[in-house]
Amino acid sequence: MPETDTNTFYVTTPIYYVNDKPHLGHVYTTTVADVVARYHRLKGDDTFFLTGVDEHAAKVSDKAAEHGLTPQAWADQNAAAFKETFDKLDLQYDDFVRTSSDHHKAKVTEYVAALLKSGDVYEGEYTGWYDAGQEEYVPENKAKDNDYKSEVNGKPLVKKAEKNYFFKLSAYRDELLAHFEKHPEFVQPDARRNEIVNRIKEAQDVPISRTGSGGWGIPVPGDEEQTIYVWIDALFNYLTYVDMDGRRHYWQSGATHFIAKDILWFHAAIWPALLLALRKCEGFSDWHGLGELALPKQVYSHSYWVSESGEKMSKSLGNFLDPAAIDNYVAEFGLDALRYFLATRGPLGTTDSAFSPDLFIETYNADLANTFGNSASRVSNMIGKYFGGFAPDHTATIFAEIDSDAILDESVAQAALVVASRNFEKCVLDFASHAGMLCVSTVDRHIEQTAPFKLAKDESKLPEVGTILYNCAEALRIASVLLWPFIPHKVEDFWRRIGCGHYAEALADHGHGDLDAWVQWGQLKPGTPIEKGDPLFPRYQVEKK
Ligand code: ME8
Repeated sequence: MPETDTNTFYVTTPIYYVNDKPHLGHVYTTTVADVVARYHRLKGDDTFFLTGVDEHAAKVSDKAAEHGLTPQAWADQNAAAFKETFDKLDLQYDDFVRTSSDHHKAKVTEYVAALLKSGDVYEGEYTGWYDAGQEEYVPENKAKDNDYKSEVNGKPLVKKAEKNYFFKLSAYRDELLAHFEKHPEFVQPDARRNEIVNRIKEAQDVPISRTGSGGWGIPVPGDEEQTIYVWIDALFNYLTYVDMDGRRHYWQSGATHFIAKDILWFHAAIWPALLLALRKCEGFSDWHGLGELALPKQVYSHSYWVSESGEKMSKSLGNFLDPAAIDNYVAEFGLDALRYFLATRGPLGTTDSAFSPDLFIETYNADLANTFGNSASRVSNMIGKYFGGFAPDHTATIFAEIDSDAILDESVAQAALVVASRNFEKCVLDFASHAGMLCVSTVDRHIEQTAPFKLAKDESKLPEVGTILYNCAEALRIASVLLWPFIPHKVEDFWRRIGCGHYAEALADHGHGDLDAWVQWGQLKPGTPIEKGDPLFPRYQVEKK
């Protein structure tokens, strides 16, 4: 159990279908979750970050058959590809879900058995539409609105008539609506809440099992002919992987689920309703002595990466950046550049983002090469030139007239911390990055207005130059701490150059930082060696056609 004065933070990504290899969409959500998880570790929170794969889909067994493999062998291959991609990108998840794992299967069986016993799951028959690409049952009115085609990939819906077990979603309408009323932040961004609330008002019971899955899936307890519907199996992952000793407090502290908008209904309506139903079952009203089974704290539903022509990027449309293309970006610009671009220019809000190579280069050059990288080189070069590479003293008065937006002191650090924290907490990552970047641009303005390179020509002014450069280095140190969740590897290089390698050590291997202490002004000790080193982010030259 965590110490009582430690905050707990639990963050998840969707678990991804293993019918194919990973692509940029999967990397995107996992990167966003990684940035947010790193912020919480930096802050000292007891953090748990879960990602993984969703295996029991019909499209997985269909794809396996096409390749002459068993579903498990195909799932194993692709699960390994997901892991490899995430590991290569240094996405530091704490565990990786496999829905075919014994633990997950046993727990899902336990939950469904409890729901069957409570009467919230009953036997019935489903006749209606199914979107095979999304593995989703589609209500008649929604099917009709989309001309009986998939809303996501445009393929025709399939007519289904099968025996199923149903979950009494309709019985939870009022409780769900009350939860939305009481927790307006439950679904983010705000603009997505209404569509869900309106749909909940008319929610019907939903099938939670399938027939004819060829044995690929978790059997319904007591009815071996049926397997648990892949979506129900999948949603439970968020609970099964923390339903073990030492992890249950993460669930009780409230999960933050990052997902894309196409799967919001499952996460914002079906998932909390299943939990409300489970809560009423024996053993869940006081769950392992931790009290009533909690509901997630937040479901954050982002928009899509689209191609430059505006189409959703997806596996089925075959227009996605695949692992090889992702490797190329990393080889050319570095891991941190990709993370930074995805997290700050991605579709986290309500509008889709086009993945444009030009915008990628523009962002890289503007924010990373010309702002953070350039400022770090400038300051360390001057410290090298005028102070032999040691952080100068900072007791002399600065006589230059400085505009209020170019002053470097404690107030800059405090303001940056407030802006960064507020936006990290709300998962508004572009604004969170601005806090660190604004600190860096203040350094640039400070240099322009105080002109230390001119003052240094007069030896008697060296103490003043020392104060100027000390303040610049200190502001850069603080900016780097705030930027660490986005560009951890380059920031760690920078820390080693300015005598702060211990920050990197504290944060290594899912370790914790001390954000509040590290952004206090004045911690850089005069006399600390300041290394120049290679440019952190070399400017990318665009070849002229
Ligand atoms: O839906 N832009 O798995 P999935 C941004 N197994 N993000 C995208 C994207 C795009 N164009 N395309 C995909 C499933 N994603 C289920 C989830 S969870 C209990 C079960 C990301 O392989 C985004 O996070 O289709 C989206 O929600 C997820 O990949 C869908 O992955």
